[in-house]
Amino acid sequence: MVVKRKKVAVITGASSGFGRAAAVKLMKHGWYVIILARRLKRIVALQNEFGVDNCYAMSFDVCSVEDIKSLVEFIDKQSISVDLLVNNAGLALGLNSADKADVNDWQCMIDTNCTGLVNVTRALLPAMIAVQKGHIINIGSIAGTYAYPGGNTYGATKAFVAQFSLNLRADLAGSGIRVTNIEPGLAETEFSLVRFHGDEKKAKSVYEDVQPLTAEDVAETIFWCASLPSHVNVNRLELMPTCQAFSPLSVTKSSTTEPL
Ligand code: NDP
Ligand code: 8X3
Repeated sequence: MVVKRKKVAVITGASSGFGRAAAVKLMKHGWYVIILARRLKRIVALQNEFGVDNCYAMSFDVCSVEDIKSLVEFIDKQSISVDLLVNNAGLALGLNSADKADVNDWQCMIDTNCTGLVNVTRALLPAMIAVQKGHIINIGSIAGTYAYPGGNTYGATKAFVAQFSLNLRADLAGSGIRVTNIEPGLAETEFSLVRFHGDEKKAKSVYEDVQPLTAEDVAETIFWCASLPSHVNVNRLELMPTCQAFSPLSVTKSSTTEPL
């Protein structure tokens, strides 16, 4: 049962990584969190750990119109208003160049990172508008700004998230609703395991000999943005681990086909 005096957050993709860490952070600071993911066992374990006064676990696929409808019905039934929506569910699939990439992977990234995100937002926005308050935090990526080989469709979905966030700001001017796009760089979560279709060795090698961001680092930025006074809107927040930086642009000499 939702405890009425608590602030309410909805987090998609709360079974792992940033989403789970953000849910924990918010609950530890007195929020009530509706935790959503497809892997119900995991979020039910989180619910058991923190108790039903602090969270509610709901099986949820951002690509399912039915699940989105059920979420809205649940919120309506509880007569609560959502103070914070964290559109975090997302994934990268594959790191092949565009000519070798699997189009099914591309479609899944577009469905999840773009279509799912806009549909969840569209479903929860009217109730926020009605009470003239709320905060939507989207999880973008540095991949939406900086191109890298194999980033093709993944990076493009995150560029979409960045522009959608800015356009939401434009639509919501004067509504009291805040919109933030958080754009992390390399962070150790299940992200690479998913990207490499369950290849643990390949996933582990991404984080070897480096100090990546942690899920808790990103949760901290989510919490900070959400905790600022309501007149402060962080439009976008980009963070990287210190070990990550920018590469030079590649220039291919005519004597070779290899980029320098
Ligand atoms: P994880 O793989 O650890 O977590 C991803 C979460 O998204 C899981 O809880 C997963 O839950 C959920 N998810 C995936 N697809 C769906 C779906 N169709 N419906 C509902 N939930 C879904 O990765 P991260 O925590 O790293 O990723 C979180 C977000 O951060 C993503 O949007 C990612 O693109 C972004 N990001 C990640 C970075 C990184 O380096 N790790 C850097 C920058 C951005 P379940 O499978 O149970 O449904
Ligand atoms: C994830 C960060 O750089 O691996 O969005 O694409 S990166």
